[in-house]
Amino acid sequence: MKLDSLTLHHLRMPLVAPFETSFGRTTDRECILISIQSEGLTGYGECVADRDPGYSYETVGTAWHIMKEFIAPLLLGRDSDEAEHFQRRVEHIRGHHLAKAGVEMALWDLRGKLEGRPLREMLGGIRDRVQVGVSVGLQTSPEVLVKTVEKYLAAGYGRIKIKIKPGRDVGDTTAVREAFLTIKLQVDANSAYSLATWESLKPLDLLDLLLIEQPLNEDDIWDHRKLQKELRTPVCLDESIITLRHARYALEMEACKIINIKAGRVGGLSQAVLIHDLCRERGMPVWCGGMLETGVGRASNLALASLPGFVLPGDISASNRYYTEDITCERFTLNPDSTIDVPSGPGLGVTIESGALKKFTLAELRLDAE
Ligand code: OSB
Ligand code: MG
Repeated sequence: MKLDSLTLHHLRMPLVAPFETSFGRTTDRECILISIQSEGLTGYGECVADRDPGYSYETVGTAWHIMKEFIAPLLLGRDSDEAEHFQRRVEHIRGHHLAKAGVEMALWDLRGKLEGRPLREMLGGIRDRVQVGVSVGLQTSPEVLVKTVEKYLAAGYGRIKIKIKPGRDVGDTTAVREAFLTIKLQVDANSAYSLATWESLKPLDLLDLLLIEQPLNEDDIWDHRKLQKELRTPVCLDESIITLRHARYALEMEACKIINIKAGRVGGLSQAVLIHDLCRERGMPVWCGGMLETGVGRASNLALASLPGFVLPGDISASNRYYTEDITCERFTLNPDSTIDVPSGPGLGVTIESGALKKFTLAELRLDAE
């Protein structure tokens, strides 16, 4: 599989509703769509870096730079069929996992199309539909939050995650728990606390939560261990798990009881599968996180979440929870049992709606093999 060209599309897509976390508020999501061409076929990947370095140090700007200057030259005009080859090829580029993962996804899609195999099969998935939930951003008040959650429950979501931050934690979560006594509920702090401030979270331990996601900083695996010792509620790590090694550290330190896997954060689907395998072997439950993906990244998340170790509902909601208009012809819908079907077509199993792609593209760069 010789790569003829690689094209970057900087996208900006309006969200159906603003999404607010402890690190900021998004009304229009930005990302980079990568397309690669080989043997007359096109593979697509989504780089989930955002406009701002809030969730990760990477941004659309840094990812564009890394892909254009460092990753594309390693691939163009050369054979590159296996994800493992790709990882070895980009090994000397330190960090920049979101950039690497976006390109790796395009390679998986292309290879799946060449071989006529769906991504879920290539990754070792065992399900054709996966359990999903919805991630609800910070709202203007606990009352508005309860109304928003009610709307998602009515739409059929069987698991709710709410975002918290200092001053908007116990009150918000208690309001939701009191309004809906038996729902599956979890919270995500996106690193907003430290060992000095975490005690304000103690009352959450009485609210029967599935998990508390990433209360402390990205590089605080050791402090998460201390926190987990103080809480009955499982701590779940998101931002902290950026490589297979970090997953092992968390396991060995008993820093958490659950891991959220995002292919972007760990540098690609191949790395996500390795982390899944390790967690499965050691009895650590995992679930698939989300980054407000377009239909391209959503298809990838669904395929990943079909692996056997993904035993908790993923942050993979229906397309209409995010976008009125998406860049894929396919739209993902919620089944009555709070599942979404995993695409079964070759590769990611989605097709690009070129009109929508054009409409949401702010900048485009095509790089050709010499
Ligand atoms: O921490 O899980 C997170 C979105 C952007 C950045 C970080 C996170 C999120 C979400 C949204 O929670 C999950 C989704 O895509 O629905
Ligand atoms: Mg998170």
